[in-house]
Amino acid sequence: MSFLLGSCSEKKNKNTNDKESEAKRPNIVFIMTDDHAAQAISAYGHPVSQKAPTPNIDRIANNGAKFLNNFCTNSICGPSRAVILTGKFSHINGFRMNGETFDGSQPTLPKYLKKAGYQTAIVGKWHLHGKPQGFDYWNILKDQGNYYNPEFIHKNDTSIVNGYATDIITDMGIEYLEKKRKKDEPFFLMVHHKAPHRNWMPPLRHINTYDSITFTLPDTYFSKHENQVAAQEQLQTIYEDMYEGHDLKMTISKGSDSLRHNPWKTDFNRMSKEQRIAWNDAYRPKNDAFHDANLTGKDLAEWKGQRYLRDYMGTVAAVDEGVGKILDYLEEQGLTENTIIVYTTDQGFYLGEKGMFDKRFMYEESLAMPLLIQYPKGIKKGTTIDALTQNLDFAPTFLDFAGAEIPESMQGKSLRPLLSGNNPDGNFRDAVYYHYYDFPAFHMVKRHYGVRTERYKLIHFYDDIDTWELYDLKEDPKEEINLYGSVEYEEIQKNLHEKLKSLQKKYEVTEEEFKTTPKEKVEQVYRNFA
Ligand code: SGN
Ligand code: CA
Repeated sequence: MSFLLGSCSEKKNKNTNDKESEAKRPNIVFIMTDDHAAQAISAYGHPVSQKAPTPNIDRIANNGAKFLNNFCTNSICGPSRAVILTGKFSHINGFRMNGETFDGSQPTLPKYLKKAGYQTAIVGKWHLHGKPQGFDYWNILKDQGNYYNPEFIHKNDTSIVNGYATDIITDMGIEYLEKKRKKDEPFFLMVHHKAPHRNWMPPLRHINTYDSITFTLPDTYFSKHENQVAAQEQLQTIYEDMYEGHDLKMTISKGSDSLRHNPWKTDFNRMSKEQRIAWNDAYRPKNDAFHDANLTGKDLAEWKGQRYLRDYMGTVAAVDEGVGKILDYLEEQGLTENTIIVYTTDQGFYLGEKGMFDKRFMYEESLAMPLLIQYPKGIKKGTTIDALTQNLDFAPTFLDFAGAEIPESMQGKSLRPLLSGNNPDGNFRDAVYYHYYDFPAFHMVKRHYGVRTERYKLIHFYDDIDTWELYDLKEDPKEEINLYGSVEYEEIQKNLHEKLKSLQKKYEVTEEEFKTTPKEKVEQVYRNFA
């Protein structure tokens, strides 16, 4: 399949404010992390982040806008990135699950921006396989990337860069701004971190930062997932599915530095001797204390939750410092006024809600994507936006601010009217559509699709099961009571089914999208993970 950049006949709407576009076009710095839960950003106010604040990321929220209901269309890395680049759902851009290869020949945001006179660059995680197209400059992590001494791909070279991934990527972003761009043209820079992705290895300077903190574990931590078959059959429960060595850095016995189950040795083996010594020296006392405590049952499960959160927040601390460095650099250079700065992540994540880590589900924690945007010229400080928005909207938004045409083929909407306080009818979108495909695969979250309105959510899990779930988010924000089939919600259920059908029609979802996997294959994959 090959695509051409949208022709003039494809134009959807002229940018919202022609006059402004005649003025100096804004630069765009798009900072995206991997798996950063809103619960772990203090601007969003959740209990976890209050004990491990993110003051620099919060600067963006304070200087501009915080989105309260921003959602992904498919909660998994590569697919979310493909949606951001194309402004199209997975079934249209063709990248439905990790492991597929993104068709880079299709029209994308950087290609449109280039056409509009922007310089385009990306540093850090790419994870779409194949090489980035549409970027004047790129330097990307190989595959998922590693925290320590990661490999980067630049042009035809793959080489190890010594150091800590988050710091390296931040510095590459600043180096681009400082040395690699022409100073007289607007730029679009994507800074994509690996952190805080699994296996949550903090930098040495943050290896003990949260040791004395006891985080509040969610009250759904020991959920039994009543009437939620897909949640019962997933394999991403912290205290059942995390690898004790690789993920939780637990050792085999007191005094030993040998890790328990650690199937991917490369994350630790790639550390230098000095790094490994410092790492072991820091973890040994904590692991020894664990061995002394002799924990079992619920106590052990809670200990694992604390270890997970401390490491996760340690990786976030480095991201926050990196964001601060980029914000400071832009300020020092006098670029803040005319630069749109975005902070987001590729999807939401579980920090122990329902007992889980990872993402994938259409439940709130993994569906929600944090989104903060500052742009002094166009966004009032301290704006909060509760409209239903999606990663689908990012590409149209940037094109709109850049004064470029938004192609008709893009399925999202520009967020600019919301950001400029100019959304006259107040009804930006009444429902969002979601579709997750990556089954049978890691963590065994079933295929599902659904619709979320401001108050309700309807989900259909399919493939080796066929179950529906319905939630009233106002009455049950933690999604514990599956109301599907309840008489009281009959009318609401009917309306949601209709809404779902109409969205599938609007977004051109065909029968092709509901394929199922042969039963034997599903059983085989379950056996592999057992
Ligand atoms: C890896 C992780 C999984 C994770 C996927 C997808 N395991 O396989 O836990 O769900 O990536 O993540 S790891 O131990 O190898 O890190 S994604 O962000 O790339 O979609
Ligand atoms: Ca991710």
